[in-house]
Amino acid sequence: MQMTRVDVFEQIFRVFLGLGALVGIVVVAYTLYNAYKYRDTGKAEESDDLPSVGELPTGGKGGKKLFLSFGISAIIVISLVIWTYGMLLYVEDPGDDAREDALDIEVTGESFAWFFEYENGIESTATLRVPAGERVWVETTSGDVWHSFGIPDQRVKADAIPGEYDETWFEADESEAGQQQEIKCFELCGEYHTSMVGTLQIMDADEFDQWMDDQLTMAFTIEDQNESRVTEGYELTLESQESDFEESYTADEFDNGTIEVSDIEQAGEYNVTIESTDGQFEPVEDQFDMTGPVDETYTLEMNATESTANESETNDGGSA
Ligand SMILES: [Cu+2]
Repeated sequence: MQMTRVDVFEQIFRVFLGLGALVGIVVVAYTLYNAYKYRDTGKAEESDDLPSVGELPTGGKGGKKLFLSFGISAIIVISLVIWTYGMLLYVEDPGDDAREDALDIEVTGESFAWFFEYENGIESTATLRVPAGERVWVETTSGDVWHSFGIPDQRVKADAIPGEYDETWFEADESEAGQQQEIKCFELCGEYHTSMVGTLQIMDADEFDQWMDDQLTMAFTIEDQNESRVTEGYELTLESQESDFEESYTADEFDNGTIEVSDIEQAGEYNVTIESTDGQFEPVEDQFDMTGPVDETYTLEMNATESTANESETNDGGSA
């Protein structure tokens, strides 16, 4: 199992706490032991060759104790530095595989809110939904002034600076599924800095996939000028400008003039054309930028020649 950021920082904390406590206990115990051993019992004799105040002691055992205590300290400190550095290198760069398998999310801070965009083009504001147990790779930037993106519970903090991208990652533990955690701005960025907060919504992996599928859904409804559903005589073509998705749907694939397209994998810019198969309607062309579920209604207009014909018919009827 791979380590999460939280695991790394908790391990560093525990090792420092443990070693610190151990060193503290040894030093205090040795001090107390010596204080007791060399306590004033009133038995010292005047004739003893005692050092007086201000006089440096001479002799000794070749500084053995001094050497030992410096040596042990050096070993502890140097190995702590090397070990911690290694752990932090892992935090900085957990490996190329980790980068590729991760879910990519671009985070933009803009006074005074957080905006998120998933790698498939789906966007959200303030609430960042992520699957539990999956590595999330975050690229942060800013739309205006300096901000700093942070999720304290995930030990995440990254600068959000206009024109620059900082990157970081985190992985919510599977036991955290269903939790909401706080997203904050850690750079004093203006008047409403303290309200620049968001929510990290940790979801069960299956639930997250379901949510993402719902985001990648389009519904189209075809109506005529009288707002009643049109059920025949057209073909709708959907074409992505960012992937090679291109699909056509004929009127009989619609259900009472409505169709739901759920096999979309990439959001972003789409072109829609609706063509009449029997020449009764004017073609419709539209373009939209998908950032979430799409629900569009198109109105078909009677073909110009048809409508003139209709008009002259009514005129005839009127004069008769
Ligand atoms: Cu901010």
